[in-house]
Amino acid sequence: MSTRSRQLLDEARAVIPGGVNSPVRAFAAVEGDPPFIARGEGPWIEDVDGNRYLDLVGSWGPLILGHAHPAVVEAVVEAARRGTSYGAPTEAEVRFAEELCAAHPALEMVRLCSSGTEATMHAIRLARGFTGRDAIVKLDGCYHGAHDAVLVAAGSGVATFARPGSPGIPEAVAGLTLTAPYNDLDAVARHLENHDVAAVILEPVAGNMGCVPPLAGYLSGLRALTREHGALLIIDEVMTGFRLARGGACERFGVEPDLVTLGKIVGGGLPLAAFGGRREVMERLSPAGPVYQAGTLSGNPLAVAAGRATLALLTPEVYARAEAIGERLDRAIRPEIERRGLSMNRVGSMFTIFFRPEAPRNFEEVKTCDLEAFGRFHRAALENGVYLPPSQFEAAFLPAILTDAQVDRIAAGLRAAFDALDRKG
Ligand code: KE4
Repeated sequence: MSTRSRQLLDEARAVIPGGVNSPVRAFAAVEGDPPFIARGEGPWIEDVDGNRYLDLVGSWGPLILGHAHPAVVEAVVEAARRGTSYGAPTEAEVRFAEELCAAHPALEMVRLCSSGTEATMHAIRLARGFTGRDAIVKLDGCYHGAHDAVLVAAGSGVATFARPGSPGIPEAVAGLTLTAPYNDLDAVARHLENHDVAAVILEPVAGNMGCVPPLAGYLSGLRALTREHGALLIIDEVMTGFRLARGGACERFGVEPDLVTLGKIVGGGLPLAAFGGRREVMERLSPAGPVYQAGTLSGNPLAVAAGRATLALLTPEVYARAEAIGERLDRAIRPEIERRGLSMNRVGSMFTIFFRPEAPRNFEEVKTCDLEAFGRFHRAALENGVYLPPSQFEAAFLPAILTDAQVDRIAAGLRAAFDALDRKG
């Protein structure tokens, strides 16, 4: 643990709850304390003591093109010279909305906001306003941001409705959310048959319980069930959007939601997210329609500049490279993972190594992982120059700019981390 980071953590804890501005950064689920980062460059990050790591967090997904990409930096600097925020419409927002609608198959119209939390919160309100229904269905292990409707814990046993996932969330609010296991169509069907549901929301490839892909037929099954029962299908692509394809998981898996949420990559590392979908639904949104939604910095010129510069660079060649990188790393480490009685899920350039023998298909299975061993593995990987997400319940992201040598360096660092576990026993 670098000493300057340690000193900064002590100073941070005096003025910021837990010393961080987002809980997962505190490294509570793994060994040791978080290094404080001084800079990033391409696939590398450097902490305040000069330790360098190949970064497989990438700011939790946005940095598919790595840190400080020159084109993105230049676009932000150039926009900033003209002003940082107007609170008024700009041409760049129109062009960006057109580019988003051209890229994502579900988007006929889109509204920009500043975080994934806002995007899913507003998409849920819009679905409730459009259908006139209150109940929503959320799947266990999926994360859709830190707002009351989705910060819920699964109903225990026969309980149908969710319980608050945090103090401060009223039972009455959590009680409007029905939960079901991921990859279990029958559980969702039962909810739709027994309740008037406004929407089903899910991650099309879960990343927030570790990487857990949809089973064959799951997404298309949800699409058919929601249509049959007059509920909207909201696909949360905050993590998968522009990661798994230019048209996200919807393009990769051929599913057509009523609404989709985007974030992370779409802002190029700046605070920008979006929600959109069918014109008929989106035109219910204020000021065109009655469903209210707003944001001072929505469509912020700097974030739009970063998003547009990023999207302009996301070519078919970049996605082909991202797939090749994922496959190269998979070939290099999966034999070692399976030899150790562990497992791995990967979709394209997002993956998770699970400390359990079989690759999990849902949250209950992920929860059987050896979390203590993962915590030691994470620390060993860090000591071998690989910066993995500090939780078994997160996905790692490979930037599409890695060279083969850097992929091989990551594989070597992970193997060294496994060997270190052996030595420590
Ligand atoms: P934000 O409000 O953090 O921008 O987005 C919330 C969100 C919504 N939907 C999905 C699928 C997400 O993955 C997220 C945020 N992801 C986490 C990482 N698993 C952000 C990291 C953090 O909380 O600091």
